[in-house]
Amino acid sequence: MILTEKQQMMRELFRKFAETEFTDELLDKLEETGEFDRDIHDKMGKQGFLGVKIPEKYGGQGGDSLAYVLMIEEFARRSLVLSIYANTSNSLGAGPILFCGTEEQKQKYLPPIASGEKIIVFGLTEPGAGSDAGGTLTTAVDDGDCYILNGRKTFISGAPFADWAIIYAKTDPSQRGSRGISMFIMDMDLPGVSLGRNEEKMGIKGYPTSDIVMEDVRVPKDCLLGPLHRGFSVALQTLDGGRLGVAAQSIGLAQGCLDESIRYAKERQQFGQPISRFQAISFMIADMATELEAARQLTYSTAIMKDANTPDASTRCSMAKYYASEMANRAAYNAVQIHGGYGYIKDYKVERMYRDARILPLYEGTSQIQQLVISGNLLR
Ligand code: COS
Repeated sequence: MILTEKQQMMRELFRKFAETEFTDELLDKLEETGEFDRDIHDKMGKQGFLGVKIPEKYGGQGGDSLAYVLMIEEFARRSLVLSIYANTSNSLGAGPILFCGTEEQKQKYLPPIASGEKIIVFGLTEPGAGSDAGGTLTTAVDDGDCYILNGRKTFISGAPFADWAIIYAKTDPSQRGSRGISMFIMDMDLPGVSLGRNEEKMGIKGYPTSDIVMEDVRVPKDCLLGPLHRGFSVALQTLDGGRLGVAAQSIGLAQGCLDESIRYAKERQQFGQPISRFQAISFMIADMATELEAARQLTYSTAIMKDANTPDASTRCSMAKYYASEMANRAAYNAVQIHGGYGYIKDYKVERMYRDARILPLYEGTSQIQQLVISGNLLR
């Protein structure tokens, strides 16, 4: 696929921002402290990146899914964790509000999300409802002017510093499985909301993750998002877009691995010549580049099909996520292998990329869940 001139310019803009702003010092600081960096987040907001996919009338840039993919790819090429900063607002955060929010809700929530003034997170997963996301145990009970929420959401990226969370809760226990679930926009400052501990993660350090605990939280009725008892299909619809975003992160990270591998292979001398001259190394690089390009084309075309709402768009989002995230892990493995012992040392970027890559086939649905979605749609 050949990008238009406008798309190439956008790519250039995203790349330049990442290369200029995602400095080695910042990346090291994120690794060392594990803390959220509000400054870089706010800079992304000022540039309009946090609302790339949010319509202009709600303060965003009104970009399409391909523009969003190009941004996430370029950010992840330099830093996976910083691509997450720009991802949540555009994807899992704003998605459900865009899909089924009332006009009032869109006007209230979307502009501050797009500007970065407010941060919203996605609360679906629970300790006992991971892959089986429809098995949610959190409850929301109608109490006149509000719903009373009780439960625990787990592994919620961004929870420690979020202003709002989209919470999925069972509103009709008589309905079985994933039915009878509703969505709420919960203010994180409400009485009864608390956080679990900050999780110590293998990678993507610098974007804290914790549980959200809800004990008799009174959420006003106007915070119900979308139709009562019918929230789960909106979660899956939102995750389609999220999975496309993870595919974009995967190709960005893999490109970073390839860049580092080519540079190192040309520099590193063994047996009296650069290791790039050995087929054992050069063939690994050929494989990385070929698989990466296949994943990139799948991801770009999926972005276009998603916007065109083709019947197979959802299947393709799962395919892109599945293939690209597994490919990124092979790329990270090969990058460390090409670096040899140095690849195992923190001074080299591929050490971090290798750890970061491991999240890609896990979050927003494991590879096995993607296989389930793809095969389920084909064999229905
Ligand atoms: N878009 C819109 N609606 C969808 C949809 C999609 N892509 N996929 C399914 N639906 C609808 C179905 O039509 C069904 O609607 P009805 O209740 O009206 O029949 C409803 O959503 C439930 O679908 P389904 O029966 O397929 O749900 P299951 O409970 O069987 O779950 C899996 C299916 C396992 C695929 C789903 O739970 C899943 O994706 N799990 C992984 C969750 C995940 O990614 N977690 C990551 C954490 S969030 S960062």
